[in-house]
Amino acid sequence: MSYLADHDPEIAEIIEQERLRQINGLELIASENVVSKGVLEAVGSIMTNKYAEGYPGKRYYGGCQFHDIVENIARDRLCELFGAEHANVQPHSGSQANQAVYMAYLKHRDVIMSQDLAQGGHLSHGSPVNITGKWYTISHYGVDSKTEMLDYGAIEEQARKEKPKLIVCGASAYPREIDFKAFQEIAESVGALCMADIAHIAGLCATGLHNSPVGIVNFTTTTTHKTLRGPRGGAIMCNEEYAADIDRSIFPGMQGGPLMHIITGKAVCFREAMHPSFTDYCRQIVKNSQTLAEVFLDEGLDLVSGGTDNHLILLDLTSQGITGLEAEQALEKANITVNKNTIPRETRSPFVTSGLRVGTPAVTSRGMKEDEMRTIAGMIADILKDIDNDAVIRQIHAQVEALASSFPLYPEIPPADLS
Ligand code: DSN
Repeated sequence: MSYLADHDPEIAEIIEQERLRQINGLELIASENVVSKGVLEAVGSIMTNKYAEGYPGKRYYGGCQFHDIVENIARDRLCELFGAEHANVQPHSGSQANQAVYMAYLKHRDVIMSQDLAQGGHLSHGSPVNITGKWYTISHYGVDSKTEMLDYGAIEEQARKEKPKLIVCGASAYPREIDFKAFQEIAESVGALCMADIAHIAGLCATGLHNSPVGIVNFTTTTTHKTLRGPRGGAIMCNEEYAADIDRSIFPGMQGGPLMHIITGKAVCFREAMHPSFTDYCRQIVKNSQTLAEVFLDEGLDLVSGGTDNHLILLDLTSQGITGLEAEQALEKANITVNKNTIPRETRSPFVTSGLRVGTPAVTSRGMKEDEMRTIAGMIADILKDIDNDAVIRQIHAQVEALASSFPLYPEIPPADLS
């Protein structure tokens, strides 16, 4: 940041403060990660200078020869990573990837069945406050009230009744494995298409730590910045039969110029994710999450669904008598970053909530393992059980800084094998 320090010190100082926040804190937001230096170099590069509306070989601007190459590499690498027939790497975000699928195959008011946001779904799956909820007719499914897990029998029954055009599966706050094959079978049985949004678990799906929907469901959408550990953006994968519709729906349907520096960063990320060390990383994400869950349970805290199969844990704070908002704020004072989250049978507003979502992708990227997770879970439990005790928070703040600052901010990536 030496150039910026000379030319715009005000902004350089903010970036420095944020760097210190990241280095000295524990980032436990389940949808966040820390990218490699390679991804950072790519997204901070001069690849940002170009308009490249269109697709490789068919652009609306001259001078795209190198952008064509990089976009083709990104598409090929994503296909190889997931075994997909076709990939579109242009979506600016996961929400836009989802909207592009809807726009390609649905008409105004067609019925979408999807997981309720309040029970782990996502805003772009038809929440009433989102464009998707305003434009389509939404029938939400939730989780079983006892197990707090998806009940495929109940979802099938609902699908028979509602006759959706599209069934959306995938979630942003669901700690259990999702059976994508079951969703596709339900969709086919009622003549619907099926879309899996794997934004949260993409890294786990790519490495076999979670079953993959690619090649199973009709469309797979994702973000590239969560467990996949790339730049902030989206992507869509599908079989060849859908490729032309999906590509048209992204451009010119929804977007103009693609963010070519981000696509360059996606290409770097997809190569990193093909390395065996990325599988080790994803395995550690799950081990870390399950270690946090074990300690939380030992501490007497309640977990939605009783545990986790993936990168996140959802704490139900009802029996602690505190809200998600209070928990988030108290932990933030100790440099532990998490987010309040609704839980099944939520009684509070989304700004307050009764739950807390805790995820391990970022701390695992920094190299933390089970020992650190036991320490972190203990610190979180101590704060949640004594939320107004500033002395405890101050003491834990010092422990957090000492722990976090002893780990690097950037993940270790093996250099390219040039042999
Ligand atoms: N907002 C993201 C999350 O935190 O899950 C999903 O888009």
